[in-house]
Amino acid sequence: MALTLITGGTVVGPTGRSRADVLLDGEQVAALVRPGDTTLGVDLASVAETVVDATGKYVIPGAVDPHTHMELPFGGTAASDTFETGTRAAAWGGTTTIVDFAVQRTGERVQDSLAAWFAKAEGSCAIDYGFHQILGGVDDDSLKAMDELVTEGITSFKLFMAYPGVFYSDDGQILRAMQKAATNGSMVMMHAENGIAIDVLVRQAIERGDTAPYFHGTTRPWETEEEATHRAIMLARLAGAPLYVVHMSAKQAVATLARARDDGWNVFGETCPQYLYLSLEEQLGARSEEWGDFEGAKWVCSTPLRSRAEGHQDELWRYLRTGDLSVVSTDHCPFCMKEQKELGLGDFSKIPNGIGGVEHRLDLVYQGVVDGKISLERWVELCCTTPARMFGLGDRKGVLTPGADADVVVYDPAGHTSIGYTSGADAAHGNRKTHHMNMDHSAWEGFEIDGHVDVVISRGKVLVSDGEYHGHPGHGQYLRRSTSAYLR
Ligand code: DUC
Ligand code: ZN
Ligand code: ZN
Repeated sequence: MALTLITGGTVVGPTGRSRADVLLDGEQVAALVRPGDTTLGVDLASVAETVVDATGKYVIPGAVDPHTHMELPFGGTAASDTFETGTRAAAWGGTTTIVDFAVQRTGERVQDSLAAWFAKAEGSCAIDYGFHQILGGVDDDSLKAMDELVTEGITSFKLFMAYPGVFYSDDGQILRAMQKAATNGSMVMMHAENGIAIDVLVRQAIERGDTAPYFHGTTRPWETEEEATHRAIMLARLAGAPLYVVHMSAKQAVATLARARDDGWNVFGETCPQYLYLSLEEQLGARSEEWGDFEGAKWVCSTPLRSRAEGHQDELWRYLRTGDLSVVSTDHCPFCMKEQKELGLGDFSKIPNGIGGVEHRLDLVYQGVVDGKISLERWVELCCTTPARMFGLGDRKGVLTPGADADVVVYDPAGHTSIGYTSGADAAHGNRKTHHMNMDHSAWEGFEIDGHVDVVISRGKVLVSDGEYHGHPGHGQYLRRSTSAYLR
């Protein structure tokens, strides 16, 4: 098997950092070696087929994004990244594994919906991928299907307390699915927003003429997130099941989660970069020549962005530090402005919900290290190790230990990453597109990151180096997942 040696770097994991060379043997990590170590009697650099110089850089496990929606059908359209374009963009940003969501809609067989998602992904992905299953219709058949899917490596199920008539489950359905999860060892992932109350607020806003994108956020106030989070925790407790609350944005909801954790309950929370950095006020102020105040549609997602004046963003960083939030995912769900977001011109409730960010998570969370909000080790833990362990991939992904998959990122702390779509001098010559996601804009335009993803390796194959892409569709393999390492 081909040997790859990554030399001169600082290897960073969730428990610490050390100077070490990393030897990859084919698709697996073979060893971490002290620099200059001669006890093996071999000059590794001379026998390795590929040598990557990581001097002055961090060497970390390939990042794991446990929450993406490639090609998700939503609001009469579909997320604009295919598995091909979305996983290529992920690779550019140092993410070497995604866990996407297969979607069962009411009336559909779970197994049929899963087969459709396998068909979309197979042969298309640049990086490894697994699936969670969205249950849009909990009934006897789908409960039975949960058992079957767990044996096929789909060990987590997302339910929605929002989107009545689309993905919504009522409390009885949620309780039944949680009871099933308690028996088969799977993890229930919850979209925790009170969708029934939100629909009333949305209708009232539209009737008042409050139709601009900003009102998406004001009609999904923090109370609707906190109430649903509390209810989900109580239902999980009744069922004796663990719970993972996705895309948390309201500090009050995380406080409720943190209290349950303090009481010893097996509940976990995830947030996303958009909730750490962006705010409702910025969405309110967003204007452009092209779109007027509809510019704010770029940041319509659910849960919504929260008020900076209320301090949600700082609190979320604090909860990342304390461990009450366990994971940063992207909830990557990209829609173009043209023909997609613009479906909601004149009625924010018709704007497809979602932000694209699969390419930027590692950089954006790294900026939190530079800004002193989290440690270097916590960065790796939040973006790589915990997502892998949370979703049954911990043996292979999120760590650099012998036998793990040879998924590696060389990250340059002295590098720089400008995220733009159009900017500065280049704007005069047309759009300056700095991302690889299939989007006609970027929710992250103007962000400057004090670091850079230099080299990305997936199962021993170099996907990105020297600013060039070497990957191809079909390199990525399906990952049959075990149950979560965080079950009790
Ligand atoms: N939230 C989004 O923003 N998009 C897709 C689904 C979701 O829950
Ligand atoms: Zn959701
Ligand atoms: Zn989502």
